[in-house]
Amino acid sequence: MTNRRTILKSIALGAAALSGGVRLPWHAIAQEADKFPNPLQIPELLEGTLIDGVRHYNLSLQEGTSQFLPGLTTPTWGINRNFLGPTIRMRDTETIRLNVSNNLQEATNMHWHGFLVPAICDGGPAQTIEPGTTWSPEFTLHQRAATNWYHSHMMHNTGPQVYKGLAGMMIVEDEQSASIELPSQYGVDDIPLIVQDRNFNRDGSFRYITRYDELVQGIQGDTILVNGTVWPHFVATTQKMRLRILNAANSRTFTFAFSDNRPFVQIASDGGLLETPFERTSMMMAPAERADIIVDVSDGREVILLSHGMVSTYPEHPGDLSRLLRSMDTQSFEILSIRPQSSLAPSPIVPAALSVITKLDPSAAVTTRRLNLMMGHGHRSGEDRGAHSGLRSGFGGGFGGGNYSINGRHHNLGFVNEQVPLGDIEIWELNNTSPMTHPIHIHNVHFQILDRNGTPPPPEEQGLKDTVRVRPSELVRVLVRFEYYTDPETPYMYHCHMLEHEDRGMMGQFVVV
Ligand SMILES: [Cu+2]
Repeated sequence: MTNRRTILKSIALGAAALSGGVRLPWHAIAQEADKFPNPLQIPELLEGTLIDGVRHYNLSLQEGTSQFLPGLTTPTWGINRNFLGPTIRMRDTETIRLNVSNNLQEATNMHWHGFLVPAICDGGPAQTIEPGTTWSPEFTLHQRAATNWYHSHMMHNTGPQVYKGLAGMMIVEDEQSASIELPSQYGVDDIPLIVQDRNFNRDGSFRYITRYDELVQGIQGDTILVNGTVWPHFVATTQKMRLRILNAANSRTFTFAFSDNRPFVQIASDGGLLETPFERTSMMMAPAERADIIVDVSDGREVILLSHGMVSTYPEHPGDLSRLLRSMDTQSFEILSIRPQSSLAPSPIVPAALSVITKLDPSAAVTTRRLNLMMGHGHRSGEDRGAHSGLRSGFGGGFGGGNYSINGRHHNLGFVNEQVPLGDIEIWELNNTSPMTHPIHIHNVHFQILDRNGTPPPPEEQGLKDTVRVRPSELVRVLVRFEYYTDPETPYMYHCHMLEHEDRGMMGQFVVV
């Protein structure tokens, strides 16, 4: 209930927040005095059932309702629950089977992001699961210990379906991770943080794209959900915690830091444990990127995980494009309050060596492929690519009509863009000719970042990655090798992980042969 006292407190909080660059959404006025009143939800851990040597996981995709805002109900989708899904945990070398039952009213699918799998198990846009049916991919893990995730990858419909809730975390352990001591008690000192931004309508429902700029930029919400919790707090019971941070936003890039600017230690990125930990005070993460960090709260003081708004470097010029691009990711947020209890259990010292990463030799690369990341400029830029081009740029409507392409070609299920021989070391050049940053994800591989415009990557990008930010006018070279499966018929995807860009064509297909 909103009363005069609450409103006054909220206005005071709002004013304090505004001075720090945080803009509050419309519903924040109804908040109670405790700005982070809601205990952080921890998704249930799904460890599967061993049947004849195969670990089975049952996932039911279903509709439900969630309560995010006081007194309002939000229709949502989830996996075994109302919003998002359980955290699926597994171990390298096991054979797993994921029974995905679609109990929704429409077709969907499920992609295992960060997994090296046979193409028919990948859950790409051609692999739909019709309502009332179950899809059961089975594969043997060749995985490093890592924080991965699963989400809808539905053709032209990934953005809306993930926004409704079709996503969850996957944790892989391996021999290396079992041999070192890190905080590892799930939900106690090993904490999943699935960070997303959402907009709400006045009736409590999610507001997806309703404006043209949201079509072009990708949707950016004014309200943060962490594991589906608004304004969450977490009570720390240990001196240190491992936070497994997943940027599961559709299109927003976050720059995480703590309210007192305390340093933290990054131990893992997309491809799992780094070779050595390193200390930092802020961390930029685009959609689909993961980072595991160790934060020390032994001082006993409440600390807030923040996201700092970016200062846009896009030049100011007349017209809407400049205004749109200059506004992207500029908003700051308070994400999560961490509240240490009065007595804290001791935590292990972060090991100086975390893992061994077998590096590929760039001089052994036999092929170089260039992927030009393009906004549809209103030119028919696919025309020089031959007869089997599928949809092309040139829809018009201002800056490309919100259409995106790679090498001038929109994603086309009937067209295989690249054929990649199994086992070859290749250099893929991700060349951004558009005016905005695109996080590029390549399926079925963990790649090494060679350089950005010739400059070697910073420490957080020296581990293995499956998603990499490519800034405007940047050429990022990555070293790839596909090691396990061939299938000339079934493609894997590479695409921008801003889901609205992916849905509008910034995706290509490759087969491993
Ligand atoms: Cu993009």
